[in-house]
Amino acid sequence: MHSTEEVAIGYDVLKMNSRIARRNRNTLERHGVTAFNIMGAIGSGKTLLIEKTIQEFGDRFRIGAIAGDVIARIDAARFEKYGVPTVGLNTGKECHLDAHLVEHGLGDLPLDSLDLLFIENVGNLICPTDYELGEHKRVVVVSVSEGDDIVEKHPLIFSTADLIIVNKIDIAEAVNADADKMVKDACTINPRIKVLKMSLKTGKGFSDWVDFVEKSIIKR
Ligand SMILES: Nc1nc2c(ncn2[C@@H]2O[C@H](COP(=O)(O)OP(=O)(O)OP(=O)(O)O)[C@@H](O)[C@H]2O)c(=O)[nH]1
Ligand SMILES: [Mg+2]
Repeated sequence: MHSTEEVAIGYDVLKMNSRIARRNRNTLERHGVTAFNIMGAIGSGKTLLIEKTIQEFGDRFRIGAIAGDVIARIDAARFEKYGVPTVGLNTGKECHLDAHLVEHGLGDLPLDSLDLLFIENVGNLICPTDYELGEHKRVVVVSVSEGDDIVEKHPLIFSTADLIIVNKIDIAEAVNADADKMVKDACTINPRIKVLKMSLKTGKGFSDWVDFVEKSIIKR
C-alpha cells in the first residue's frame, strides 16, 4: 500500500504550454504562416509526407520545416536538401515537442518569407497529444503496418486531431491490415475528423492531402 497526493504540476505545465502555444500562433498569424503539427508513431511516414509536400508545393508556396527528434538532425537534413528553411529541435529524453521549444524554433526561421510551416513531432502516439504547439491543424499519420487496431488503442490523439492519414495502404494486404477499420475507428472516436487513406509510395490519396493543405491556409 502507498498513499498518493495530488499536485498541480502537470496541470500548470500544460497551462503554461497552452499560453506559449497561443503566443506561437499569434506570431505565425502576424507573419501569415499556416502551421501543421505532423504527429504519428515512429516510421509511419511523417518525414516522407513533408518531403513530398515540399516537392509538390515547391513553386506555389514558400515552405519552412521544423524537425523534432530525440537526437540528431537526420530528418532536418532530409528537408534541407530541398533548400527549405529548416530548424532541427532535439528533445533528448522527451517524447514530444512542446510550445517553448517550438517558440525557439520560430525565432530561427525567416517567418516573413514563409507561407506554410510543417512541424514534424517526435515519433509517438501518446506524448504529443496534450502539447499544443500553436499549430493551425493537427495531423496524425498512422501506418497500416502498426496493426489495424492501433487507432482504437490510442483514442486521445485522434480525438484532438483535424486529420488522420492512414498511410502505406500499398502494403495493407501483406501485413493483414484492414485500412477501412482504421478509418471507421477514427470516425467513431472523433466524428469531426477528416480521414485520408494514402500510399506515399504509389501517390494514392496524395491529391486529397494537397487539397486539405490548400483549404487550411489562413488569410493574412
Ligand atoms: N511501402 C510504403 N513505405 C512507406 C510509405 N510511406 C513511408 N514509407 C517508408 O516508411 C519508412 C519510414 O518513413 P519516414 O517518413 O522516415 O517515417 P517517420 O514517421 O518520419 O519516422 P520517424 O521520424 O523515425 O518517426 C521509410 O522507409 C519510407 O520510405 C508508404 O506509403 N508505403
Ligand atoms: Mg521522421
